[in-house]
Amino acid sequence: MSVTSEILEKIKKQDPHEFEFHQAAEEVLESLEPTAKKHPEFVKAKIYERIIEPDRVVMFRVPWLDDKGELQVNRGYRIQYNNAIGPYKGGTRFHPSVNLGILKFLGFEQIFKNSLTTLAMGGAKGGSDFDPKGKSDAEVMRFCHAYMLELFRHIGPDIDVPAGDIGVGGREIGYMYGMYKKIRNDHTGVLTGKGLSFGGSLVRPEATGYGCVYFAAEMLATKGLDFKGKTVAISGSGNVAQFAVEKVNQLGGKVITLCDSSSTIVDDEGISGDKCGYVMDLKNVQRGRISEYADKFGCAVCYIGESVWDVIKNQGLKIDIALPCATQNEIDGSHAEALVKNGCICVAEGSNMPSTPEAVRVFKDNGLLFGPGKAANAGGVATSGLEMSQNSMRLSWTREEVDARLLGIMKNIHKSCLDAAEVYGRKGDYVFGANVAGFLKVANAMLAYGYV
Ligand code: NDP
Ligand code: 2IT
Repeated sequence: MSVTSEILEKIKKQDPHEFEFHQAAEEVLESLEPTAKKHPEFVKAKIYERIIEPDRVVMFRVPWLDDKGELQVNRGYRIQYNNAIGPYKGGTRFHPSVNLGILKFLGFEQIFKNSLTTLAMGGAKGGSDFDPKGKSDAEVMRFCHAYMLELFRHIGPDIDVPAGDIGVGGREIGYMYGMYKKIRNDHTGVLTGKGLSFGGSLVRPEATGYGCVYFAAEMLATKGLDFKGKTVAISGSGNVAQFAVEKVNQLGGKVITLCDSSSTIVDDEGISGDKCGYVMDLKNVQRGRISEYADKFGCAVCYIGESVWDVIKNQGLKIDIALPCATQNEIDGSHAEALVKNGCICVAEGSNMPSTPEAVRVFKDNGLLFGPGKAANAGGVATSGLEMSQNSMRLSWTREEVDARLLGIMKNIHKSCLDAAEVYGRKGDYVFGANVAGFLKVANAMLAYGYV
C-alpha cells in the first residue's frame, strides 16, 4: 500500500464522520503520490503524515444575548493547520452547517492555496454554527463580540490572521476587529477584509470574484479563447458571485444565472448594468432573497428550490463557462454531465470544493478546462496578504496597484499549476498541478525545520 493511501485509510478510521475532510484529503493525497516517489526525503521525514494533522484545533463556547434578552450558545472554532511558510491565515465561516469536518477540509485546502499565492501565509480556518440569517444587526454584533472574546487569545498579526467566508463579510469583520482592538489595545490589523477607513485594502471585497475570472481567462487563453460573447453561469449571490459577475461583464461575457439557498434566477438578457447594483443592495444591505430579482425585473425567471446546476440540467440551458461561487459539493456528477452536454468548455471554482469527485472526473474525461478552487479562488486570500503588507508598512496602495498585483498573482498561479503538472507528465491537469505546486514549498519548509 502507498504512503498516501495508508494515511487516507487512517484518517477515515480516526474521524469517520468528517466526510468533507476525507474528500479534500483524498484528492490532495492522490496528487501527491508521485511526489513521494520522487522525494524519499519527504517520506522519511513523514511530511505526509504531519501535513494531514492540524497544528492545533481550538474549539470554544460562544454565549450571546438575543434581542429578547435570552442567552444563546453557539460553538466557535479556529483550526490552525500549518504555519510552515508564514503566520496562519484563512477565513471565518458562520453557517449552521459548520462542524469540525467542514472546517478541517477548508483549513487543509488553505495550506496549498496560500502557498500557491507565493505570499508568506500558512493555512487556517475558523467559524461557528451561528446562523446570521434572520438575525438583527444588534444580534450579529453581540455574537461577533462574544466570538472574539475567546478568539483574541489565539490570534495576532504574526500568529494567525482570520478573514471572512460564508456569512462573514465587512459588517462581521468590523464588529470582530472592534472587539479585538478594545481587548488588546492595539491597532495591528489582525483581521483582513477590514473597512477602508480602518486598515482595509482596496479591491479586497472584489478580489475572490475578480481573481476567479482572471484565472478562467488564463485557462481560456491557452485555447486561444476569451470571455467575449460567452454565456456564463454563476451560482451564489454573495461576495464571490457578485464580483465574478462584475468582472465577466467587464470582459464582455454575459452572466445569466445567480442563486441563493432558496432559489435560482435565470435572466437571458444578462445580469449587467443597474441589475448588478440591485443584487449588491439586495444581498448586502437589504439582506433579501434572490427571488426578489425576478419580481423586480420581468426579464428573469425564478426556480424555487433548485440550484443553478439543477436548472441547467432540468431546463437544458446552454452555457459556455461555469463559475460555481456558492458552497461545497454543489455540482454532482449528473450536473457535470448536463454541463458537458449543454456546451460548457470551462469551469473555474470560485467556491471551495464545489465539484464532487464524480463531477471532477466528468470534467476531466470530457477535456474541459477545469480550475480547482485552491487555485481559482486564491485571489481573495492573496489580496488579504496584500492587506497585511499594507498594514505592516502603514500605507495603502491605489486600486490600480492592488488590482495589478492581483492579476499578476493569478497569472502566476495559473503558470505554476501548468508547470508542476508538466514536470510530472500530467500536462493540462490543473488539479494535480495546484496540489503539487502548493505542497512542494510547504514540504521543503517542513523538511528544513526538522521534526517539529
Ligand atoms: P457569502 O456568504 O457572501 O455568499 C454565499 C452564497 O452562497 C449565498 O448566496 C448563499 O445563499 C449561498 N450558499 C451558502 N451556503 C449554501 C448552501 N449550503 N446551499 C446553497 N447555497 C448556499 O459567501 P462568499 O461569497 O464569501 O463565499 C462563497 C464561496 O466562496 C464559499 O465556498 C467560500 O468558502 C468561497 N470563498 C470565499 C472567499 C472570500 O474571500 N469570501 C475566498 C475564497 C473562497 P444564502 O444567502 O441563501 O445562504
Ligand atoms: O477560502 C478562502 O480563501 C477565504 N475565505 C479567504 C481567506 C482570507 O484569509 O482572506
